[in-house]
This record gives sequence, structure tokens and C-alpha cells, in this order.
Amino acid sequence: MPENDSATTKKVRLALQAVLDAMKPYPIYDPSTMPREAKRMAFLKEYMFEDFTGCVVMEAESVGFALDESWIIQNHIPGFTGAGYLRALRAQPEKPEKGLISFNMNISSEGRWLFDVRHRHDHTNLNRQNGFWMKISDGPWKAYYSANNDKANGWEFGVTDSQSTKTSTYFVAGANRIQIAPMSDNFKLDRIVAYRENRARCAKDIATPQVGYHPWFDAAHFAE
Ligand SMILES: [Ca+2]
Repeated sequence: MPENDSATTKKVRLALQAVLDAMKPYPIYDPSTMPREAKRMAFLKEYMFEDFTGCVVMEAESVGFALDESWIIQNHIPGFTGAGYLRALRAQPEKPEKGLISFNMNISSEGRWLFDVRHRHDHTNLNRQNGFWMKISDGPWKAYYSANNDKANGWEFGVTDSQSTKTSTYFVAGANRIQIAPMSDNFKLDRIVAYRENRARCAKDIATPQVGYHPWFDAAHFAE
């Protein structure tokens, strides 16, 4: 406390100190030490979708992925669900090396699960730009294609590994994972669904919302 602090100088001094205190950086919000972007991405990459009585709906655009020019999130073509869709930017027909995206599921009903992917392919030759890579649990990476190469249907379910349109695996209770990667550029993925045999209607109904969806996790995060 200064010796000759008059009432006036004290008032000014305290007011000045209040301004200085208000501008002092609060340590935990110091931008230079807060890796906000990286922290958000880490959370998204480990996002765990919950099993909703044998039906898991996952928006393709809702989990994190490396920004290595493999995918882009878009919302240009109407008819998608959720906040948009993933569009493959990379053609890697030989093997999936880049653009791997994980979808983690917390499964409560152990047993045989089926999968499908809502997608679209827009090349005038419907046999082109129509595939992607997918790895289910510990199984091998396999090429999957749109099951429909006869006519342009827009957004649709139905993918095949060239052997069968019934893609399935055995899931244990607890954490399970599927992964995707781009194979042909321009292929678009809207949502991925996993379901028990008797829950196909829930899984294929596009009105079924994404499970574990948080209201603050909205389209604004994915604006281009
Ligand atoms: Ca979507």
C-alpha cells in the first residue's frame, strides 16, 4: 500500500488493478497450451456408438479422421442423413493404406451381426467409382461395392463383397470395431448400420437417428 495514497489515487489504483486482473490469462485456457483441435479429434476417433437393442446407426461423417486428403465431408447432394456424408478423394485400388476411419461400437447383444452402408455412386458408368474398403473386427480388409450397378438410384443401402450382399460377423459383448478406407474416388458414404437379424427394419429406416447422438454435436462442426 503506497504511503501517501489519497482517496482519489486509491480509487484510480484499484480501478487500474481490476483492469489488469481482468486481462490476466487464466492458465488452463491459455491458447498456447490448449491443443483444442487435436483434443477434439482424439475424442472423435475413439467415439463409442452404443448398441440400441440390436441396432447401431452411425453417420459416416460423425467420427474423426486424419486430414490427409483421403476424405472430405460434404452436404451438397440432398437426401443424406445426419450432417452430411463422406466423399472419397483418394483412389487406392490396390490396398487400403490411407484414410482409415474407425467406427467403435459397444455391443450388448452378443451374436451374429449384419452390416450395410447407405451410399451413392454417381459416375455415368455405374461400374466405376462404386467401391470402398472395409475391415470388420479382426477380419481381413475386403473390397466392397455397391450392390446396384444397373441404374442410378441416388442414396441407397446395399453393398456386396462380390460374393454376397449379406455382410456379417460374430460380435462379442463389449467393444467391437469396423474400419473403412477409400478405394475408388468420388464414392460417397452416408451412414453405416450394424444390426441383429431381427432388427433390419430399424437399421434400414433412415428416420432412425444415430445412436449416442449428442445435441451439441451438430452440423456446424462440419461446415466446409
Ligand atoms: Ca450421413
